[in-house]
Amino acid sequence: MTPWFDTDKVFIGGRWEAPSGGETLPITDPSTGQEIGRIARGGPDDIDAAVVAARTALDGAWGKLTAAERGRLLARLGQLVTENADALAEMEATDVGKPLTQARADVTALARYCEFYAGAADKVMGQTIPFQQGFTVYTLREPIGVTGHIVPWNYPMQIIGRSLGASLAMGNACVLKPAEEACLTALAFADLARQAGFPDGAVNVVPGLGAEAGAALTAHPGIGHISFTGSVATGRLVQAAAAQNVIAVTLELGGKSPQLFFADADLDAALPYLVNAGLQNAGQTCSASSRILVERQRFEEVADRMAAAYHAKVAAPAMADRDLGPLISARQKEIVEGYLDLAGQGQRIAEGQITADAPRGGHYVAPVLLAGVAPEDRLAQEEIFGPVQVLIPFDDEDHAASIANGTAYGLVASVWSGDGGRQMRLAKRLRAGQVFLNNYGAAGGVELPFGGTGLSGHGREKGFEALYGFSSLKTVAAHHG
Ligand code: TXE
Repeated sequence: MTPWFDTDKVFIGGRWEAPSGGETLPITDPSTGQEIGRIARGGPDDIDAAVVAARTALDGAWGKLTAAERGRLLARLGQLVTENADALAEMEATDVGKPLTQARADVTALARYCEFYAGAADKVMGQTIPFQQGFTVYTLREPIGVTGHIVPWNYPMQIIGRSLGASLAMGNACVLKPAEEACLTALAFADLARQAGFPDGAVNVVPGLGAEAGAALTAHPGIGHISFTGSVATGRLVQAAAAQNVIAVTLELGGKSPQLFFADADLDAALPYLVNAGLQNAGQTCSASSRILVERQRFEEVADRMAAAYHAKVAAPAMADRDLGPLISARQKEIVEGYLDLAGQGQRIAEGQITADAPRGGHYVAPVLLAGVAPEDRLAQEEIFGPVQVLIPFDDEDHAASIANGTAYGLVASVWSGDGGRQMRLAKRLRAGQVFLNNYGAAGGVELPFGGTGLSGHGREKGFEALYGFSSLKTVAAHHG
């Protein structure tokens, strides 16, 4: 895997440059624990230069484009993503440690985001508002200006697609700070945007540490909006920094998302979702389903079927393309193992395997299915962010809803049931930004607004809703007598 661009540069104003401090950080392959290259350690000066470049683009070539022209550039970018699919997938698999097939799906999603927002760019419209005699009133949706994007390491391509895709379609200029653990596809995205013909400064990418480049971006007075995906702890810092400049933030902070399986549901249809929604990307997914709530009369049956599925799951190097890859880092492995230490022996009802030839330095954790965990237990309350699911029985609909809503998070939930009335009741009652009925995740649907309540954050990404979030609404009231 050799990227076609220099990995140790920042991308500012359409040019690749060494970071101002001249320092670099390692790129580590989670499958082996080995260093495989270097990225730039961008800092406050680089962030400042990127914000200036973005502002210059808004005041210049980028700001002068029509919405249709922005759409065409995004469409071209989507095509380039597809043409480079093999290289991007291999890069993401190696950098994040995710199985190659999952990395390929992420490439497809990135291309699809570009395509969706390409088509949406010239369809963002204002309104005319009936008002008093002698007035004509209408609204304009305008770009905010320079938008900052802080992206985590678990799904770089998908999160870049949903975040920058929407912001660029809306006519903003972007400064992206990818996660220090996985920067490669962010840099590739920058270079593909350059190849697609985006004017200099419309897209800027500054890799670096969260506390340095990330903090500088969130505190920069030239930024008009911050879009952040990551931990609750960092989300709080981002929101506090944004408050100093009184700018809007979109926060997507993960969750403890439940699937509710009722006795009248089809277990054959549900089983792959019950299991895979928890294990995809080794559980390092904001919308991972880490709690499986099962109506008591079918609890043993569901537990047995899920246990059998777990026994067959294998964690292996990303390029071996098995069920799971390693976790992103030694630190993440430590966090997950710390949670597993909380579980008693009888609570670990099934485990998968780690392939025998997995490199010793890789950050592998075999998937673990837990039962006998009380809903208020930490294992059932906190985001573990690893291949761990908790099975919890419930007695009836009220009980299921109260357990489902009984965490501080509220990102995603699903209901498996043949009873249409119950589906509708729970769709209203569940505390989540997305509710799925007899499915989970709707295959990631880029068209579907996504975001959370409670500790899962606020603001919506994806779909048209994201465009509105990246816009500023102006009301024009003309008095003409
Ligand atoms: O997150 P951080 P980490 C959760 C998950 C995981 C935990 C820790 O539970 O175990 O967070 O992961 C940047 N100012 N999620 O430590 O620190 C950082 O450089 C500005 C859920 O990786 O939040 C990176 O780009 N930015 C989540 C990004 O924030 C800062 C995905 C995320 O890192 C910063 C990832 C600062 N002071 C983790 N400090 C999801 N919702 O999917 C760090 N960053």
